[in-house]
Amino acid sequence: MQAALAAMAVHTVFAAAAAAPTAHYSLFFPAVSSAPSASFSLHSSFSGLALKASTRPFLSLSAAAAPKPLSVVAATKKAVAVLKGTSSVEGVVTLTQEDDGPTTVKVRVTGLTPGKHGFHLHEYGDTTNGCISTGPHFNPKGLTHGAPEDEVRHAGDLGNIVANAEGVAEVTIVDNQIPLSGPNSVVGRAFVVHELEDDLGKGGHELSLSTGNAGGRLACGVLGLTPL
Ligand SMILES: [Cu+2]
Ligand SMILES: [Zn+2]
Repeated sequence: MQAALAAMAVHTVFAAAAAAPTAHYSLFFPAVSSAPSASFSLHSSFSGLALKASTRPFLSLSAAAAPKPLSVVAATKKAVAVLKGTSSVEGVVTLTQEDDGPTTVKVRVTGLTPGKHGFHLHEYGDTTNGCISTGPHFNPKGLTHGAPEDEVRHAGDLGNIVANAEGVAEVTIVDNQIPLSGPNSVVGRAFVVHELEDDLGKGGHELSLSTGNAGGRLACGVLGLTPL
């Protein structure tokens, strides 16, 4: 078990080295697999050599003894926001993302009037003055408001959620512009559910290209990390 863990650590080192532009040692694999040492010691010695690979590439010959798949451990991230406001509207939004893949957003909001309600990620995780202090739609690319499927949209534009006759909206959204890590991470920003339908930028109103003319902010919540 300890050997396996050590081997995993070595793989991490190798993966990091392989990602560096100077790493071309995969071209030099000779047949050293008949080496008598246990695989653990081979891995161990490789780990030390890998650190010098850029200056002494031939040393990476022992890379041939390493198991070939250099898999990177999948990293799943999960975040949650609890939506509240001054009305009876409330809800929970849960986001999950694997590696750099799309983010899955599970939404459940209650207390709505039946029909469509604009649903966005706003720029700030600040609710000191209620939902108004969450600022505008999250828009790292500086584009105009649009539909989730549009090329030109705010990253935070998630369209509308639809409440049923009981005022409950339950939706799953999959989106590529709201990652949970990296420079455009949405962790720490806020979800807002609106009074009115988002016209997705196509309503011809003066607010269509900034907010979708979705009206007041019924409830909002700051997105934070949560255990998987
Ligand atoms: Cu909004
Ligand atoms: Zn927008």
